Parts: sequence; structure tokens; C-alpha cells
Amino acid sequence: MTKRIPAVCVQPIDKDGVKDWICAKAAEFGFSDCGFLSVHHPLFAKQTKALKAWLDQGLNGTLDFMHDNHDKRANPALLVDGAKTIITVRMDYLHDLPKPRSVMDNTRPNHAIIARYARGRDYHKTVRQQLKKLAKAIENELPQWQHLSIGADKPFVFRPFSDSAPIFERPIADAAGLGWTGKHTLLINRQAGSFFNLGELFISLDLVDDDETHAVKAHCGSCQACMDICPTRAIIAPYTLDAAACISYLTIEHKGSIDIKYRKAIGNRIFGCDDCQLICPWNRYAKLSTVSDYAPRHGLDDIELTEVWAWSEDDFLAKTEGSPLRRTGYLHLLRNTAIALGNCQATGIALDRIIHALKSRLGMDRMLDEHINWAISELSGQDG
Ligand code: B12
Ligand code: SF4
Ligand code: SF4
Repeated sequence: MTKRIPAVCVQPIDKDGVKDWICAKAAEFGFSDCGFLSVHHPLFAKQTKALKAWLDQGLNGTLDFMHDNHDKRANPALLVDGAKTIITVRMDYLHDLPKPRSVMDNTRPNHAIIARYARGRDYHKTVRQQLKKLAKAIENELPQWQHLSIGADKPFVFRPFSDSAPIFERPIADAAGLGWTGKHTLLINRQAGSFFNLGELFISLDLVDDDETHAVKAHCGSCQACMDICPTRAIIAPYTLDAAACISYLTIEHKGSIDIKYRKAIGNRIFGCDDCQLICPWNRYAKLSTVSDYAPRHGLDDIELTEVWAWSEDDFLAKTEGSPLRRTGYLHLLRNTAIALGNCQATGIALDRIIHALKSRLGMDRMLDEHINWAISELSGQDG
């Protein structure tokens, strides 16, 4: 009698299986979550209207690029010819878990505070690099997906983005189910808080219906801790940020002089601000990053203001290579550090040394001089 060999029943993969496969692969490349949205989703037209209203109120400060490319924002298919689906991903960036519901950063006023996302390698590079790997992995799999009517038989088109194009990244992630939009305007995930970057991979595979949405329930409730803690009161209403008043904008994006009315509130933050996230109760669930690129470089998570102030331009270039800090430039980092030194706490010899160090840079640039003189006058009031 011949022995019967049981047939191995391999279920052919379906569309949902493809999405599960992609998300599992994304996890291998360091992404903690992943979702899908059609490039034709109705949110793009709606969000473009909301953006125009925001711009009409002048809440963008000097972020002039927000006025550009509204056609592409409203119709992301214009960004990548042939793209059908946006894969939206999150990458957690924390290296240390902050104390829940508290802003401890200000307890060391002589230390420079650099926003947590910016202490290691520039996320724009990391996220896009990992998305490209994901795209290549998908491309390799296409022969297995030919039986599905998702376009796997056509030439594969893809393009990765992370804060690198006129794309509504947070609303895309929100609609695809990666979390909800908090009153501070950032995306929050119930299991992981908000300390993550977002990225998108546009692909030509047709994986979702045009109006398909997986939005999750919002969980801010009656809380408004982020609005109350904001040092400059930049969250002017729930879900509305006056970017021009946000310390992140002032210290990273804004060129030239920083309005005196914000200088005390900036405290010792020399690049970005995390306060509205630090206080958010959902960040008690924040996750540590699994991606080594975010690990702090050059001690940027624990550095004295006087050390940054002493950097030469060559030091700046060496210590910020491949880092988001490059964006602000040497002069503006000095400007921010001058403000922070004006807000630091020192007496006696330490104070004399700081004032001496501040004076030593006078004459380098007129805008910087004005901040140095402000800092000296603030400090001079401290020792009496
Ligand atoms: C411009 C910009 C900024 C500006 C303005 C921020 C802002 N909130 O608009 C500045 C320089 C201030 C900034 C700061 C920061 N940013 Co930023 N920024 C962006 C950028 C490039 C565009 C955001 C945008 O479109 N703003 C325009 C406004 C109009 O959009 P909006 O917030 O969606 O506002 C609408 C909603 O509020 C909506 N609305 C009104 N009412 C209601 C009600 C409800 C219920 C809902 C849901 C919505 C809603 O209408 C508004 C008008 O359109 C994105 C990247 C990208 N391409 O998307 C990153 C991005 C949003 N930033 C990011 C980060 C990390 C930060 C900082 C935390 C950095 C830091 N530590 O210093 C801070 C946080 C400040 C804050 N509280 O938002 C991440 C956010 C990740 C996350 N978890 O959500 C992004 C996605 C970049 C990335 N790829 O990782 N940023
Ligand atoms: S990042 Fe800082 S300044 Fe900007 S909204 Fe949040 S708490 Fe306010
Ligand atoms: S602090 Fe409160 S209101 Fe603000 S985003 Fe977090 S839960 Fe929402």
C-alpha cells in the first residue's frame, strides 16, 4: 500500500495579508506602527481648507513654505506619479523615559535643553532610509502578489518621505489609525504616547479604498495640561497652535531677533521644546526607541550652556554633523544659547565668568550682540 502524503495547503495571500506582511516588515526596520491610506482620501481637501484658515490668521510666523504647493497637499497623487497608497509609519525616538507628567528639564537651568527628537541622528535621514529598505522588500515580494488585483504586475513606483515634502503627515497617520490628534496638535497613540516621528512611503500598489478611514477615538477628554504648561501659551485653543509663539519655532525655524516677550519663557531650551508632551498623561506609556540612530551624540542630552557657548564654528560643524541641529545654524544656536545664559542661575565667580564669556562674543554679529546685552542685563539683576 502506498503511503498518502498529506497535501500542504498554502493559503494564497489576500489584500489584508499583504498589509499585514508590510507592517511586519516595517517593524523589522524599526517602525513601531504602520497604517494605510489612499492618496485620494477626502481628508486632503478638508485639511487644505483648514490650513488656509490657519494661514489666514497668520499663525505660521515666517514658515513661508506652508503657503506653497497647496495643490500637492490637496492631491498627494501629484507628488509621486503613479502612487495609489500611502503607508504611514511611526518611529519612536526616546532614549530615556522622562518622569511621567512632569517637566523636569527646567530643574537644571544651567544645562542646555535640546528637544529629545534632536539629540541623535537627523530623523529625516533615518526614517527615509528605513522606508526605502521597506520599499525594496515589498518590491521583492511582488511576484507572490500577482494574483491580486492590486497592481503588483505593473512597474513598482515608490518614494519615502519624512517631514520632507508638503504632506499632511499627522492627519494621514490620524486617519489611518496610528493615533488621535491631541490638543497640542501632535499625534498620540494610546499604547505609546507621542514621542515619535512620522514618515510615509508612497507606493503604486492599490491597497485601500479611496475613502477608507481607520481613525481611532480621541482620548483627551477634559484634560488641557498641555495648554496650561506651554511656557509661551502657544496653544491658543484646543488643536490650534500659534506656531509663531512656539519655542520649537522660535529656536529652530525663526531667523533673526527673538521677540523680548518670549525670552524669559524660553528658559534654557536652546533647540526645540518638549513641554507639552512631557506633561501629557498619555506619555506615561511612551516607548523607548529601538533605533540606535536616535541615541544622543556628543553628550547632547547632558550638556552645560557654557560648553555650547564656547563652541567654535568648527566645533559646531563637528558636533552637529548629520544632526537636526544643523538646521538652526551656528549663529542662531549662539543666539538661543545667549538667551538661555540670560536665564541661567549663577552667583559670585560663576556669574562673573558667564558675563565675561558672553562679552567675549560681542562684535561678532549685531543681532547676536543684542541678545548678549539682553542676557547680561538679566544676569546683572541676579547678583544683588
Ligand atoms: C510646521 C511644523 C511645525 C511648526 C508648527 C507646528 C504645528 N502644530 O502646526 C513648529 C515649528 C512650531 C513645529 C513644532 C514641533 N513639531 Co513639527 N511639524 C511641522 C510640519 C512640517 C507641518 C505641520 C502642519 O501642517 N502644520 C499646519 C497646521 C495648520 O496643521 P495642524 O496641526 O494639522 O492644524 C490643524 C488641526 O489642528 C485642525 N483642527 C482644528 N480643530 C481641530 C479639532 C480636532 C478634533 C482635530 C483632530 C483637528 C483640528 O485644524 C488645524 C488647521 O489646519 C510637520 C511635518 C509635516 N509635513 O506634516 C511636523 C511635525 C508635525 N512636527 C513634529 C514634531 C515632533 C514637532 C515638535 C514636537 C518638535 C519639538 N520637540 O520641538 C514640536 C511640537 C510643537 C506642537 N505642539 O505642535 C512631528 C509630530 C509627530 C507627532 N507625534 O505628531 C511632525 C509630524 C514631523 C515628523 N515627521 O515627525 N512643527
Ligand atoms: S513645543 Fe513648547 S512652546 Fe511649543 S506648544 Fe509645546 S509646550 Fe508650547
Ligand atoms: S496633555 Fe491632555 S489635552 Fe494635551 S494632548 Fe495630552 S491628553 Fe490631550
